[in-house]
Amino acid sequence: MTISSPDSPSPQLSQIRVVALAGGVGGAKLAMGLQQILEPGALTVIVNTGDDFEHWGLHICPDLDTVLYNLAGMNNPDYGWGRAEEQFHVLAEMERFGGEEWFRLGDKDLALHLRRTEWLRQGVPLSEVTDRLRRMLGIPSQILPMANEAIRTLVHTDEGDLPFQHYFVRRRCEPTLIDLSFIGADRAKLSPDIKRAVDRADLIVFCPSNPYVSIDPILAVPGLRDRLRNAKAPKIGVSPIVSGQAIKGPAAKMMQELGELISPITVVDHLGDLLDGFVIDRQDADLADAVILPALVTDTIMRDLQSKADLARAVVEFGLVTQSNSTVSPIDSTSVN
Ligand code: FO1
Repeated sequence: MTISSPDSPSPQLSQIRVVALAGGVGGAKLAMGLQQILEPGALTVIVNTGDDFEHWGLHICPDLDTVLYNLAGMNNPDYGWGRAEEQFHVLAEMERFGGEEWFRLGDKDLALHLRRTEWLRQGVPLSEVTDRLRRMLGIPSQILPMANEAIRTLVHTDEGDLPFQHYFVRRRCEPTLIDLSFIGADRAKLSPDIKRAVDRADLIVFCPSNPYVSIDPILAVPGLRDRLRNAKAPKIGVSPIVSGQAIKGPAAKMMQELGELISPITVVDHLGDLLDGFVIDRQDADLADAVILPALVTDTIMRDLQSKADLARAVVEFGLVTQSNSTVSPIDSTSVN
């Protein structure tokens, strides 16, 4: 898929390799922007699998699928997850037969879950399953689940412990968040593909995904946090909080319940020494000085393909400037603090 842009890609842009860490919809949107502006194959997306669960006897990987469908241009434009032009005949029949109906699996989407589950039952690792799916969908970017081993996000709430999708979809994030655990993370292994991608990257991007339930599970994979910290590439975060609200999802509600300020600064503090620069929205321009790192102020709301590509280009160019300025001279731009 291409976008209409008056500019041809700069030589720098066409040569660099980018690793993006992503959770659900916000992460998938920026990943799509990055895929549009980079050379085919130059993007690797490391995706949260803490949201995965068993439903109707099938292995569901919501964030992997959100990234797959977005990078294939097949995502539902209204929800961001699931397939475009979807129908729900199977869901309606499941309801008739007393099956669980709170998690809306569409008919087209179902085929992917059936195939994935079939392969996993044959012993194919999740990374290989994901790679088969992305090739069948014609996606040029590499998509890596954060681990092949099961890691499951458990939400500790004032109403007890809830598996992630039961908290997020079934209970619509209503219970008050107390804490989160990533069950099984201690037994997971950092995959050779992730190590290679991080070590070879020219830029690492923390997508505008929920820091607590999208990025933290990825960072819980043993060895990944250190690998990222020690990577030669500059590491740039993009705020999922704009004007005191989460762009999508419960990040703002979670911040409040954890006793934090609902602010991009909270995200910067949370990611700490993993970041070399941070991108905030124009609506939060007054916060740029409070970001203790180099900060880019730009439009971060991604409504269409063009705005995804525009943000991706701004993030990549900012990352390259951040790196060269860390060794050469202070950043000099009206939009970069
Ligand atoms: N999110 C919802 O809020 N309601 C749903 O019924 C729902 C179904 C669904 C089906 C497949 C899929 O891949 C994702 C789906 N999601 C749904 C999104 C998902 O629960 C969350 O967005 C992520 O886990 C958080 O990133």
